[in-house]
Amino acid sequence: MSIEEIKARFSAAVIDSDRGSIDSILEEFSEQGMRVEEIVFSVIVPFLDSLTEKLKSGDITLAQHFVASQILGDTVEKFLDSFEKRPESRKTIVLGTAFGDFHGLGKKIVGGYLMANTFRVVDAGLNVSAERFVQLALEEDAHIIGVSSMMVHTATSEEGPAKIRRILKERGLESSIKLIVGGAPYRYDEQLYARVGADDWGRSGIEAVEVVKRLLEEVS
Ligand code: B12
Repeated sequence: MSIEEIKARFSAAVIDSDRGSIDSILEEFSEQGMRVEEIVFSVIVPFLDSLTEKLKSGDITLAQHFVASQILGDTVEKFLDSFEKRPESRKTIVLGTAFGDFHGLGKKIVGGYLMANTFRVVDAGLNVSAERFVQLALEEDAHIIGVSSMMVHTATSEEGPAKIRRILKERGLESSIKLIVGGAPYRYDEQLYARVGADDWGRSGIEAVEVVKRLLEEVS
């Protein structure tokens, strides 16, 4: 069977959330001589990225996007042990929803994308206080704090990202910990991220990965 045919079966299995078949299909790539690194960067990551477009065009549902991001994030996490060289840039991101916000779906999808791109993700959960975000970032040696808000008032609240910024400033942590945000309010007002004190923002899992990569180059 050709690599293209295996890719097609892999895509179908992920869309069907068929975890059982995914592992055996991934083994077929290895049997064809592909290294795990190649499977991750030339099969899994491009496929996951293609799902963002498929969601927009209505070819897949939000539930399928969500489950796929979780399955593929977990798969890459397992594969990392088999990398010939573990990724040097295995940096940590603390990801949670803003204080007062219980909308966790977007955060989970972003976490799946980051994990699939070999980042370590510490899930801080829902309704996370600013103090908790910073404390976790320090405990986990994270260089990025990611805050998800689905509501305007949790994005703009003085207890939300703005407070994380204040704490980072007061404690002299601004050069070592970067703050990113995402969620619906930032899509409607593209300058909002700056007003709440974030270093940057992303509109999707793909953009989250791009923004994280770029900001990690700035941390000291
Ligand atoms: C599902 C949902 C719920 C569920 C949440 C379930 C869960 N476990 O997540 C439940 C039923 C609990 C809920 C409750 C409420 N909800 Co609600 N909810 C929604 C709904 C329908 C979908 C949200 C969603 O999951 N979107 C899908 C995800 C995947 O999108 P996303 O979060 O934007 O994530 C993507 C990007 O934004 C980005 N991203 C997300 N986070 C991050 C983070 C970073 C760092 C980066 C880089 C990128 C990034 O990447 C993601 C993947 O592509 C929206 C309406 C809508 N259609 O959007 C209302 C909505 C968000 N809810 C709303 C409201 C008002 C409420 C309630 C207050 C209702 C009530 N009266 O009780 C409560 C609030 C509870 C609370 N305190 O949080 C309003 C908010 C209005 C506003 N402008 O502020 C909305 C817009 C509905 C509306 N039109 O009124 N809700």
